[in-house]
Amino acid sequence: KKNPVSAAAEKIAQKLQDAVSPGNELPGAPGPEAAPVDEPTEAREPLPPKHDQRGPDTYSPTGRTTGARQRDVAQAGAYLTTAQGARLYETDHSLKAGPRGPVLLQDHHLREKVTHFDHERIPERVVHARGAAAHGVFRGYGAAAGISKAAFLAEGVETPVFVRFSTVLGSRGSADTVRDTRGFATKFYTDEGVFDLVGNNIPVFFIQDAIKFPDVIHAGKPHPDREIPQAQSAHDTFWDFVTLHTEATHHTLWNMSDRGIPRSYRMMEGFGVHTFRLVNAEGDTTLVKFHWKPKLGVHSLVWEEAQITAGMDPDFHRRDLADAIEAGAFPEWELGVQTFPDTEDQMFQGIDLLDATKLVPEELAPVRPIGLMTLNANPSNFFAETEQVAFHLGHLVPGIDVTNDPLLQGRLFSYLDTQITRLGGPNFGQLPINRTHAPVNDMLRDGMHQTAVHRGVAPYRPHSLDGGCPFLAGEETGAYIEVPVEVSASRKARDAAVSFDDHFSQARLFWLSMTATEREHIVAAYTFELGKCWEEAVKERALMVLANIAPELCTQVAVGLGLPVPEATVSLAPVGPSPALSQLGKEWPVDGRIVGIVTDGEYDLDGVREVRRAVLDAGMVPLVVAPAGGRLDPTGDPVTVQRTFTTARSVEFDAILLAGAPAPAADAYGARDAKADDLAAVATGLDPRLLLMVTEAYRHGKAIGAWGQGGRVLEVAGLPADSAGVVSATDASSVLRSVTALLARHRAWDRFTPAL
Ligand code: HDD
Repeated sequence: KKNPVSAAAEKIAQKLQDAVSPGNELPGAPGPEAAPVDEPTEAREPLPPKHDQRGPDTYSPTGRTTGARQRDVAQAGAYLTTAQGARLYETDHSLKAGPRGPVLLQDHHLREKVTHFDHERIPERVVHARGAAAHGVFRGYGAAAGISKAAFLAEGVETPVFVRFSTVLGSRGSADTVRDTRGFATKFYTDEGVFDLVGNNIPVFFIQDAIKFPDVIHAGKPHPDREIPQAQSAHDTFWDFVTLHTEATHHTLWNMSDRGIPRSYRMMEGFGVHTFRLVNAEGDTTLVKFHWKPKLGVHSLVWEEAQITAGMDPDFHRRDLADAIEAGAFPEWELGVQTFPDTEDQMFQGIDLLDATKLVPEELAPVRPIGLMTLNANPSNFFAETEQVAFHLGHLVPGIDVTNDPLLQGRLFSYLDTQITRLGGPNFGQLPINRTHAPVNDMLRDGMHQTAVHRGVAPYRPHSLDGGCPFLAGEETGAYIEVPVEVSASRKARDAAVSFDDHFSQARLFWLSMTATEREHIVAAYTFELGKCWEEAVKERALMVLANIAPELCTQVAVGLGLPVPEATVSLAPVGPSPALSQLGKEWPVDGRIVGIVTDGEYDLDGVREVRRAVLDAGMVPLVVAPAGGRLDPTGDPVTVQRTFTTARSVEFDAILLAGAPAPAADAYGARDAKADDLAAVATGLDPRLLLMVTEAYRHGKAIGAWGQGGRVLEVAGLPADSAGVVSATDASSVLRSVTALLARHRAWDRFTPAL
């Protein structure tokens, strides 16, 4: 074959060469002009990088750059080459002895392309394998200045961050909306080095000592024989462990609550879980627990909705985060701290601060906001950033130190260790996403995947040969100095403090803090999960644990399982509720909420247009749903259909507005697949998929609004027009007003009468 390099292509290549010369900084710099997107016929320069395609090493959301150049982005040349830079004339055919002949072993390009591909995957994280991440910025309020000398917490200081949210149990390809704890890990690229806050959306943990982590994870992961079930705790080994090992009771109860099925990563709290020690410039110390408080409030799915979503859109949370950021609806969290005096016993009002199965109620120690985090950029490359990011609790900066919590201490070992396997050696800190923004001058050398070309001859200290030995920093020059806490003389023992023996009081506190609706969800969750277990002994033991939390919880679950109600084995703890733990009863901004607008394609399209605009103006996302795709009223002011009855399902929407009463679609779906009940609906002239959508939304407590002919849908679906959260009116805008007000409370739970 002939090499198609032409004189024109050479000219373009030269132009590109000029464009990538040093100094051609990316941000703001004029990149090469965008090429038209028609089919290429000759070599041409690459498309300029999009805003978010700049490498994380060279781009930070604060706009700070560290020397981005055109050559740092993918496809920075006019010609496709091998990894060694040889230009390629063909990449679609192996080198063969004739067009129908055998492939030749000498084909280096084939072997290089396929071998590289063969090694594209790395081991997934042993836990938290499935996640999604975003870049952002953290701005300190200065409120922590009195208790921590950390420079990034000072007033107005802006620090780039990278946050990865995750589920714990599922593998990389599992669904987002499973019932599980969610990881909430934040990397702060501070001027004093990286600080990682590796937390969860639940403030307590299953175990008190890291030595038990392999046990709880082996129990929670799929059964080792068949490797099922995936990404969930509804199976025997999990319940076997958490009922034998009752320190898991509190965390398990949170998992069975609505916290186990968040509506969105943007609507989750985050917790550092452990108690940390802050130190100020004077050396005074304060114990703290870190909290992330989402500006959008804490909201959840309902279990049926979560299950349907896992099938309809397994990427629901990942998509939600990326879409919101792309649309400019940047999610925000305030970082806050609960503070406690650094006393010798490290207890606060009877609560052991070193026991990770305990929280401190906010009513006893309020959360003081100390900064704001805004996530404002999606990763450019999932693998390079989200997959390769490596967090570690030992990544600390001056002003923040650890405590003796035995869970925290074990984690300090585990994270560094796991990255060595996962990222193939000790140099993962050099990966762009993990690189600190502070200057590095270490004496670490060589190892797998070493990408730095270290110069000089003396990577040791002290030395006299290599142009000056680096100084050691001190207090005044920003050294990280561990707080010199007293270590009490004691006997070596595999043991824990007596206070660690209390496994039920805080579980009871959490239960008592729930509203009737939330309790009903908890009962349903336990009944579902235990109902999925096979071993009767496990179920019976689980009921004994529930009896120690609350008899009414135990009784309800026992009824669902058809098992006798056991007696409590401990006396019920005399604890009060902590109202701050409930998610319900407050109003929150509606930014980024998704509103489905259902139309038959004809009725009151002006109303549809008006409502669509109003939804956008309110910072929400309108999705027009019609019987078929395309554009409605193409000759007038066209309305684009975003979902059809084939692609839409109720779970995608936070609220549904009904503008018209669409008839069965042309594909006669209703007649072919509908069940008997639905057929009755077809007879009424309505598409059964629409009726399913509306009844599902109703069951899930969602706001439903209808105007004009939309009211017929409510009637045929049998939804009471006077039911809470169902709004009917004659005009579109008053319906939207009421629905928006309802959305601020997330769901219309007063629609149902809870059994508890
Ligand atoms: Fe862990 C990952 C959070 C206890 C060992 N953990 C991991 C991630 C989060 C947490 C959010 C994902 C980070 C990412 O997105 O890359 N883990 C927690 C919390 C815990 C906790 C809040 C208790 C308070 N973890 C814990 C213990 C151990 C580990 C006790 C081991 C003794 N965790 C790991 C790990 C992982 C991990 C094996 C897997 C992937 C990784 O670290 O980078 O090292």
